[in-house]
Amino acid sequence: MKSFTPFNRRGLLGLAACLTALVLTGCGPSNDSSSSSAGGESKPSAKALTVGFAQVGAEGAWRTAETESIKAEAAKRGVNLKFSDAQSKQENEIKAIRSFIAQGVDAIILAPIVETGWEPVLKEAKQAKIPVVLVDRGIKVDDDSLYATLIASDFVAEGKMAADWLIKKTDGKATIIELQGTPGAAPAIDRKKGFEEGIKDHPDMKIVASQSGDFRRSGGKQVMEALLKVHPEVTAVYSHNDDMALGAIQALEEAGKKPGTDVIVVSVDGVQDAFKALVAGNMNCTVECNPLLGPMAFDAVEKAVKGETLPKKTIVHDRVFDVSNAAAELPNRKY
Ligand code: GYE
Repeated sequence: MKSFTPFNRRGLLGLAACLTALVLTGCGPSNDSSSSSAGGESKPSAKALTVGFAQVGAEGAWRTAETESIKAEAAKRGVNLKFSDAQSKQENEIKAIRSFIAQGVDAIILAPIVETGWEPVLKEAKQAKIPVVLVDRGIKVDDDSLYATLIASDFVAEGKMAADWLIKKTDGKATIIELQGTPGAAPAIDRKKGFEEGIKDHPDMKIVASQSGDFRRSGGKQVMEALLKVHPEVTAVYSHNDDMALGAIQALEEAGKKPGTDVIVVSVDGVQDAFKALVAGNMNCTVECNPLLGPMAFDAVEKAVKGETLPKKTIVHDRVFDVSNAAAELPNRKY
Protein backbone atom coordinates (compact mmCIF):
# COMPACT_ATOMS: atom_id res chain seq x y z
CA MET A 1 0.00 0.00 0.00
CA LYS A 2 1.71 3.24 -1.12
CA SER A 3 2.29 5.77 1.76
CA PHE A 4 1.88 9.46 0.86
CA THR A 5 4.91 11.65 1.83
CA PRO A 6 4.19 15.37 2.74
CA PHE A 7 5.51 16.43 -0.74
CA ASN A 8 3.18 14.31 -2.87
CA ARG A 9 0.28 14.94 -0.45
CA ARG A 10 0.73 18.73 -1.18
CA GLY A 11 1.07 17.85 -4.86
CA LEU A 12 -2.18 15.89 -4.78
CA LEU A 13 -4.03 18.74 -3.02
CA GLY A 14 -2.77 21.15 -5.70
CA LEU A 15 -3.92 18.77 -8.46
CA ALA A 16 -7.36 18.42 -6.84
CA ALA A 17 -7.66 22.23 -6.71
CA CYS A 18 -6.78 22.48 -10.44
CA LEU A 19 -9.27 19.78 -11.41
CA THR A 20 -11.99 21.50 -9.35
CA ALA A 21 -11.23 24.77 -11.16
CA LEU A 22 -11.35 23.03 -14.53
CA VAL A 23 -14.72 21.38 -13.83
CA LEU A 24 -16.29 24.56 -12.41
CA THR A 25 -15.18 26.60 -15.44
CA GLY A 26 -16.43 23.89 -17.84
CA CYS A 27 -12.98 23.48 -19.34
CA GLY A 28 -12.90 19.72 -18.70
CA PRO A 29 -13.45 17.10 -21.48
CA SER A 30 -17.03 17.18 -22.71
CA ASN A 31 -19.14 14.62 -24.54
CA ASP A 32 -21.82 17.19 -25.13
CA SER A 33 -21.74 18.07 -28.80
CA SER A 34 -23.65 21.24 -27.88
CA SER A 35 -20.41 22.39 -26.28
CA SER A 36 -19.03 23.22 -29.73
CA SER A 37 -18.23 26.92 -29.46
CA ALA A 38 -20.76 29.31 -30.92
CA GLY A 39 -19.51 32.62 -29.55
CA GLY A 40 -15.82 32.12 -30.19
CA GLU A 41 -14.95 31.15 -26.59
CA SER A 42 -12.33 28.39 -26.66
CA LYS A 43 -14.41 25.34 -25.71
CA PRO A 44 -13.17 21.75 -26.22
CA SER A 45 -14.63 20.11 -29.35
CA ALA A 46 -17.20 17.34 -28.88
CA LYS A 47 -15.76 13.83 -28.51
CA ALA A 48 -15.37 12.37 -32.02
CA LEU A 49 -18.03 9.79 -32.77
CA THR A 50 -17.06 6.21 -33.52
CA VAL A 51 -19.45 4.64 -36.04
CA GLY A 52 -19.53 1.11 -37.46
CA PHE A 53 -20.66 0.78 -41.08
CA ALA A 54 -21.77 -2.71 -42.17
CA GLN A 55 -21.84 -2.59 -45.97
CA VAL A 56 -23.29 -5.29 -48.28
CA GLY A 57 -20.17 -5.66 -50.38
CA ALA A 58 -18.89 -4.23 -53.67
CA GLU A 59 -21.14 -5.88 -56.27
CA GLY A 60 -21.24 -2.92 -58.61
CA ALA A 61 -20.78 0.77 -59.35
CA TRP A 62 -23.79 1.86 -57.30
CA ARG A 63 -22.54 0.11 -54.16
CA THR A 64 -19.05 1.53 -54.55
CA ALA A 65 -20.51 5.03 -54.86
CA GLU A 66 -22.53 4.55 -51.67
CA THR A 67 -19.48 3.32 -49.77
CA GLU A 68 -17.40 6.26 -50.97
CA SER A 69 -20.14 8.72 -50.01
CA ILE A 70 -20.32 7.39 -46.45
CA LYS A 71 -16.54 7.20 -46.02
CA ALA A 72 -16.08 10.75 -47.38
CA GLU A 73 -18.78 12.16 -45.09
CA ALA A 74 -17.27 10.42 -42.06
CA ALA A 75 -13.88 11.98 -42.86
CA LYS A 76 -15.49 15.38 -43.38
CA ARG A 77 -17.22 15.20 -39.97
CA GLY A 78 -14.20 13.79 -38.11
CA VAL A 79 -16.06 10.56 -37.41
CA ASN A 80 -13.95 7.50 -36.60
CA LEU A 81 -15.49 5.04 -39.10
CA LYS A 82 -15.08 1.28 -38.73
CA PHE A 83 -15.94 -0.23 -42.14
CA SER A 84 -16.93 -3.82 -42.91
CA ASP A 85 -17.46 -5.22 -46.43
CA ALA A 86 -19.66 -8.31 -45.98
CA GLN A 87 -18.80 -9.78 -49.39
CA SER A 88 -22.54 -10.01 -50.05
CA LYS A 89 -23.15 -12.41 -47.14
CA GLN A 90 -25.70 -11.62 -44.41
CA GLU A 91 -23.78 -13.68 -41.85
CA ASN A 92 -20.79 -11.39 -42.35
CA GLU A 93 -22.94 -8.30 -41.80
CA ILE A 94 -24.28 -9.84 -38.57
CA LYS A 95 -20.72 -10.67 -37.44
CA ALA A 96 -19.67 -7.09 -38.18
CA ILE A 97 -22.54 -5.65 -36.14
CA ARG A 98 -21.61 -7.90 -33.18
CA SER A 99 -18.02 -6.72 -33.47
CA PHE A 100 -19.12 -3.06 -33.51
CA ILE A 101 -21.20 -3.70 -30.37
CA ALA A 102 -18.23 -5.35 -28.65
CA GLN A 103 -16.08 -2.34 -29.56
CA GLY A 104 -18.66 -0.02 -28.02
CA VAL A 105 -19.26 2.17 -31.07
CA ASP A 106 -21.57 5.16 -30.68
CA ALA A 107 -23.80 4.16 -33.62
CA ILE A 108 -24.09 1.65 -36.45
CA ILE A 109 -24.93 2.29 -40.11
CA LEU A 110 -26.30 -0.84 -41.82
CA ALA A 111 -27.07 -1.47 -45.49
CA PRO A 112 -29.00 -4.72 -44.98
CA ILE A 113 -28.41 -7.16 -47.85
CA VAL A 114 -31.81 -8.84 -47.34
CA GLU A 115 -35.03 -7.91 -45.53
CA THR A 116 -35.21 -10.66 -42.90
CA GLY A 117 -33.09 -12.28 -40.17
CA TRP A 118 -32.04 -9.12 -38.32
CA GLU A 119 -34.03 -9.26 -35.05
CA PRO A 120 -31.48 -11.11 -32.84
CA VAL A 121 -28.50 -8.88 -33.63
CA LEU A 122 -30.53 -5.67 -33.62
CA LYS A 123 -31.89 -6.61 -30.19
CA GLU A 124 -28.27 -6.92 -29.01
CA ALA A 125 -27.53 -3.44 -30.40
CA LYS A 126 -30.64 -2.06 -28.68
CA GLN A 127 -29.59 -3.75 -25.42
CA ALA A 128 -26.20 -2.04 -25.79
CA LYS A 129 -28.00 1.29 -26.41
CA ILE A 130 -26.33 1.63 -29.82
CA PRO A 131 -28.64 3.23 -32.41
CA VAL A 132 -28.78 1.62 -35.87
CA VAL A 133 -29.35 3.76 -38.97
CA LEU A 134 -30.45 1.78 -42.06
CA VAL A 135 -29.33 3.05 -45.46
CA ASP A 136 -30.54 2.13 -48.94
CA ARG A 137 -32.42 -1.09 -48.13
CA GLY A 138 -35.21 -1.76 -45.63
CA ILE A 139 -35.82 -4.71 -43.30
CA LYS A 140 -38.87 -6.59 -42.03
CA VAL A 141 -39.07 -6.58 -38.21
CA ASP A 142 -42.07 -6.69 -35.83
CA ASP A 143 -40.50 -4.09 -33.56
CA ASP A 144 -39.39 -1.02 -35.52
CA SER A 145 -37.71 0.40 -32.44
CA LEU A 146 -34.83 -1.93 -33.40
CA TYR A 147 -33.62 0.74 -35.81
CA ALA A 148 -33.55 4.53 -35.60
CA THR A 149 -34.50 5.29 -39.19
CA LEU A 150 -34.27 4.09 -42.82
CA ILE A 151 -32.88 6.38 -45.51
CA ALA A 152 -33.77 4.90 -48.92
CA SER A 153 -35.46 5.35 -52.25
CA ASP A 154 -39.00 4.09 -52.86
CA PHE A 155 -38.25 0.94 -54.85
CA VAL A 156 -41.92 0.21 -55.62
CA ALA A 157 -42.18 3.68 -57.18
CA GLU A 158 -38.99 3.02 -59.16
CA GLY A 159 -40.50 -0.18 -60.60
CA LYS A 160 -43.70 1.68 -61.45
CA MET A 161 -41.77 4.51 -63.16
CA ALA A 162 -39.89 1.94 -65.25
CA ALA A 163 -43.17 0.26 -66.24
CA ASP A 164 -44.86 3.55 -67.12
CA TRP A 165 -41.91 4.55 -69.30
CA LEU A 166 -41.87 1.16 -71.11
CA ILE A 167 -45.63 1.19 -71.72
CA LYS A 168 -45.33 4.59 -73.37
CA LYS A 169 -42.27 3.55 -75.40
CA THR A 170 -43.88 0.34 -76.71
CA ASP A 171 -47.50 1.51 -76.92
CA GLY A 172 -48.33 -1.11 -74.29
CA LYS A 173 -47.01 -4.12 -76.23
CA ALA A 174 -43.79 -5.87 -75.19
CA THR A 175 -42.36 -9.34 -74.57
CA ILE A 176 -40.29 -8.73 -71.47
CA ILE A 177 -37.35 -10.50 -69.81
CA GLU A 178 -36.89 -9.31 -66.22
CA LEU A 179 -33.48 -9.39 -64.52
CA GLN A 180 -34.05 -9.50 -60.78
CA GLY A 181 -31.69 -8.30 -58.07
CA THR A 182 -30.44 -10.29 -55.09
CA PRO A 183 -33.14 -12.71 -53.84
CA GLY A 184 -34.70 -11.40 -50.63
CA ALA A 185 -33.28 -7.89 -51.02
CA ALA A 186 -35.78 -5.03 -50.57
CA PRO A 187 -34.94 -3.40 -53.94
CA ALA A 188 -35.40 -6.71 -55.77
CA ILE A 189 -38.73 -7.46 -54.07
CA ASP A 190 -40.13 -3.96 -54.45
CA ARG A 191 -38.88 -3.13 -57.94
CA LYS A 192 -40.55 -6.34 -59.12
CA LYS A 193 -43.73 -5.43 -57.25
CA GLY A 194 -43.83 -1.88 -58.63
CA PHE A 195 -43.19 -2.99 -62.22
CA GLU A 196 -45.90 -5.67 -62.04
CA GLU A 197 -48.34 -3.13 -60.59
CA GLY A 198 -47.44 -0.78 -63.43
CA ILE A 199 -48.22 -3.26 -66.22
CA LYS A 200 -51.17 -5.05 -64.61
CA ASP A 201 -53.75 -3.19 -66.74
CA HIS A 202 -51.81 -3.77 -69.97
CA PRO A 203 -52.37 -7.41 -71.09
CA ASP A 204 -49.93 -7.08 -74.01
CA MET A 205 -47.06 -6.22 -71.64
CA LYS A 206 -45.92 -9.77 -70.96
CA ILE A 207 -43.06 -10.85 -68.66
CA VAL A 208 -42.03 -14.16 -70.28
CA ALA A 209 -39.06 -14.83 -67.95
CA SER A 210 -37.74 -13.41 -64.68
CA GLN A 211 -34.46 -14.49 -63.05
CA SER A 212 -31.88 -13.10 -60.62
CA GLY A 213 -28.54 -11.77 -61.83
CA ASP A 214 -27.71 -10.77 -58.22
CA PHE A 215 -27.29 -7.08 -59.12
CA ARG A 216 -24.01 -7.99 -60.85
CA ARG A 217 -22.93 -7.17 -64.43
CA SER A 218 -21.66 -10.75 -64.85
CA GLY A 219 -24.98 -12.07 -63.54
CA GLY A 220 -26.97 -9.94 -65.95
CA LYS A 221 -24.88 -11.17 -68.87
CA GLN A 222 -25.11 -14.87 -67.93
CA VAL A 223 -28.87 -14.77 -67.31
CA MET A 224 -29.55 -12.84 -70.51
CA GLU A 225 -27.46 -15.29 -72.57
CA ALA A 226 -29.47 -18.21 -71.18
CA LEU A 227 -32.90 -16.58 -71.48
CA LEU A 228 -32.26 -15.30 -75.01
CA LYS A 229 -31.95 -18.94 -76.12
CA VAL A 230 -35.39 -19.70 -74.67
CA HIS A 231 -37.04 -16.41 -75.64
CA PRO A 232 -35.51 -15.11 -78.86
CA GLU A 233 -38.82 -13.22 -79.37
CA VAL A 234 -37.94 -10.83 -76.51
CA THR A 235 -38.58 -7.15 -77.29
CA ALA A 236 -37.71 -5.54 -73.93
CA VAL A 237 -35.52 -6.07 -70.89
CA TYR A 238 -36.45 -4.71 -67.46
CA SER A 239 -33.42 -4.86 -65.17
CA HIS A 240 -33.49 -4.13 -61.44
CA ASN A 241 -30.16 -2.32 -61.75
CA ASP A 242 -27.80 -0.83 -64.34
CA ASP A 243 -24.94 -3.27 -63.71
CA MET A 244 -27.11 -6.22 -64.77
CA ALA A 245 -28.57 -4.21 -67.67
CA LEU A 246 -25.06 -3.46 -68.96
CA GLY A 247 -24.27 -7.18 -68.80
CA ALA A 248 -27.47 -7.94 -70.69
CA ILE A 249 -26.53 -5.38 -73.36
CA GLN A 250 -23.26 -7.28 -73.90
CA ALA A 251 -25.20 -10.55 -74.24
CA LEU A 252 -27.64 -9.01 -76.74
CA GLU A 253 -24.78 -7.67 -78.88
CA GLU A 254 -23.01 -11.06 -78.80
CA ALA A 255 -26.27 -12.66 -79.96
CA GLY A 256 -26.36 -10.31 -82.94
CA LYS A 257 -29.21 -8.15 -81.59
CA LYS A 258 -29.12 -4.35 -81.38
CA PRO A 259 -29.80 -3.35 -77.76
CA GLY A 260 -31.84 -0.15 -77.58
CA THR A 261 -33.42 -0.83 -80.97
CA ASP A 262 -34.30 -4.55 -81.47
CA VAL A 263 -34.66 -4.90 -77.70
CA ILE A 264 -35.62 -1.95 -75.49
CA VAL A 265 -33.56 -1.82 -72.27
CA VAL A 266 -35.04 -0.24 -69.12
CA SER A 267 -33.14 -0.20 -65.84
CA VAL A 268 -32.71 1.43 -62.42
CA ASP A 269 -29.84 3.24 -60.63
CA GLY A 270 -28.55 5.94 -62.99
CA VAL A 271 -24.84 5.11 -62.77
CA GLN A 272 -22.45 6.83 -65.14
CA ASP A 273 -22.01 3.83 -67.47
CA ALA A 274 -25.77 3.70 -67.87
CA PHE A 275 -25.82 7.35 -68.92
CA LYS A 276 -23.09 6.60 -71.46
CA ALA A 277 -25.21 3.69 -72.77
CA LEU A 278 -28.26 5.99 -72.99
CA VAL A 279 -26.25 8.50 -75.03
CA ALA A 280 -24.86 5.68 -77.22
CA GLY A 281 -28.40 4.35 -77.79
CA ASN A 282 -27.74 0.89 -76.26
CA MET A 283 -29.98 1.57 -73.26
CA ASN A 284 -33.32 3.39 -73.41
CA CYS A 285 -34.20 4.41 -69.84
CA THR A 286 -32.79 4.34 -66.33
CA VAL A 287 -34.67 5.33 -63.17
CA GLU A 288 -32.26 7.08 -60.82
CA CYS A 289 -31.64 5.64 -57.33
CA ASN A 290 -29.29 7.99 -55.50
CA PRO A 291 -26.49 6.19 -53.57
CA LEU A 292 -24.88 9.36 -52.21
CA LEU A 293 -26.42 8.88 -48.77
CA GLY A 294 -23.43 9.91 -46.62
CA PRO A 295 -24.67 13.36 -45.52
CA MET A 296 -28.18 12.14 -44.67
CA ALA A 297 -26.80 9.08 -42.89
CA PHE A 298 -24.58 11.11 -40.57
CA ASP A 299 -27.27 13.73 -39.94
CA ALA A 300 -29.40 10.83 -38.71
CA VAL A 301 -26.52 9.34 -36.67
CA GLU A 302 -25.85 12.67 -34.92
CA LYS A 303 -29.51 12.99 -33.97
CA ALA A 304 -29.85 9.33 -32.94
CA VAL A 305 -26.84 9.41 -30.60
CA LYS A 306 -28.44 12.39 -28.84
CA GLY A 307 -31.59 10.31 -28.35
CA GLU A 308 -33.66 12.36 -30.77
CA THR A 309 -36.63 10.56 -32.34
CA LEU A 310 -36.27 10.26 -36.12
CA PRO A 311 -38.88 9.58 -38.84
CA LYS A 312 -38.95 5.81 -39.48
CA LYS A 313 -38.29 6.38 -43.18
CA THR A 314 -36.77 9.21 -45.19
CA ILE A 315 -37.49 8.79 -48.89
CA VAL A 316 -34.75 9.74 -51.36
CA HIS A 317 -36.41 11.08 -54.50
CA ASP A 318 -35.50 9.74 -57.94
CA ARG A 319 -35.80 11.02 -61.49
CA VAL A 320 -36.28 9.19 -64.82
CA PHE A 321 -33.65 9.54 -67.54
CA ASP A 322 -33.80 8.56 -71.20
CA VAL A 323 -32.41 9.68 -74.55
CA SER A 324 -34.26 13.01 -74.17
CA ASN A 325 -32.28 14.19 -71.12
CA ALA A 326 -29.29 11.85 -70.66
CA ALA A 327 -26.68 13.83 -72.62
CA ALA A 328 -27.45 17.06 -70.76
CA GLU A 329 -27.34 15.27 -67.38
CA LEU A 330 -24.19 13.17 -68.01
CA PRO A 331 -21.69 15.93 -67.05
CA ASN A 332 -23.54 16.44 -63.75
CA ARG A 333 -23.39 12.83 -62.64
CA LYS A 334 -21.52 12.34 -59.37
CA TYR A 335 -21.57 8.51 -59.43
O1 GYE B 1 -29.96 -0.66 -57.04
C1 GYE B 1 -27.92 -1.96 -56.85
C2 GYE B 1 -27.12 -2.43 -55.66
O2 GYE B 1 -29.61 -1.48 -52.59
C3 GYE B 1 -30.62 0.20 -53.97
O3 GYE B 1 -28.09 -2.49 -54.59
C4 GYE B 1 -29.43 -0.73 -53.76
C5 GYE B 1 -29.21 -1.64 -54.92
C6 GYE B 1 -28.85 -0.97 -56.25
O4 GYE B 1 -26.51 -3.63 -55.85
O5 GYE B 1 -27.12 -1.47 -57.90
